[in-house]
Amino acid sequence: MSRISEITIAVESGKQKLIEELVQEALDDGESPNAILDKGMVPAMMSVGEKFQKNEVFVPELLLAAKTMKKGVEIIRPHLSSDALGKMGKVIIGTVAGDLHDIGKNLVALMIEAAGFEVIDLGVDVSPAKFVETLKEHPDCKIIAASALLTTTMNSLKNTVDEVHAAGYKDKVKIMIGGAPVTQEYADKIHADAYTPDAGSAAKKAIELVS
Ligand code: B1M
Repeated sequence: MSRISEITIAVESGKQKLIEELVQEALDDGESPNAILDKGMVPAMMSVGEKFQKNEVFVPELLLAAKTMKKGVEIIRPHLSSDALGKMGKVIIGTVAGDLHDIGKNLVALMIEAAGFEVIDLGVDVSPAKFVETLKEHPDCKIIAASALLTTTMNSLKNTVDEVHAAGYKDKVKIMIGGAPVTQEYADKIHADAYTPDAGSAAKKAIELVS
């Protein structure tokens, strides 16, 4: 079995102790951090998600898989960071109000950081007011990246865009949105500047937005 497959299985089955060792071994074998993420850990989390939807696994198993993935991500984080860290400018990122999902948001933050941005991560359940307050503290910030995983919190994306624009930042900062229920159509509807479906394309789009 390949190291990547072992990583997938370790995340799926919540093997927190094993994951760090496996990810380190994969790096030592020459696997790229992106491959470990995209071919190993992300599919594992997707698979756990599907099982959750079918009631084949429950919240404790989900959380265990999520924690295992986080541990794996910490091992690859230094390998994703470049010397150019922060040179592209600042990005404020957060999961919107009412929403506690952070695995995808953390991946987006990681990839954007690896693309050379300084990332200010506000965590989860971030109110529109908190985004605006942080913008005021960092007037040189170029991008706000907001994530939503629940259909019920998509409206928080709209509120975030509205409040940032109302605070006078419409032409000063770009707003990127994403998350499983989000679409390009929705981004257009709420006047967000960009939508991307995954972490890799989010990093590319961030570069495009400031270029
Ligand atoms: Co929740 N949950 N959850 N959950 N959960 C979903 C999202 C759900 C689809 C599962 C389901 O029932 N079918 C469903 C939402 C249904 C809906 O609204 N359409 C759901 C629900 C209902 C809930 C609760 C309400 C359950 C309850 O309590 N009854 C509750 C809500 C809590 C809250 O937020 N207020 C809840 C809680 C939880 C846990 C805490 C148990 C846990 C979160 C742990 C954590 O994040 N720390 C959890 C999990 C793990 C999931 C699933 C299984 C997996 C999500 C995930 O991490 N995926 C999810 C089902 C699923 O997705 N199949 C589900 C892996 C991750 C890599 O993908 O986050 O989509 P994702 O990120 C992707 C892209 O979306 C994109 O990039 C990433 C990949 O590269 N992306 C962006 C994300 N943000 C982006 C931002 C961008 C660009 C791209 O630009 C800024």
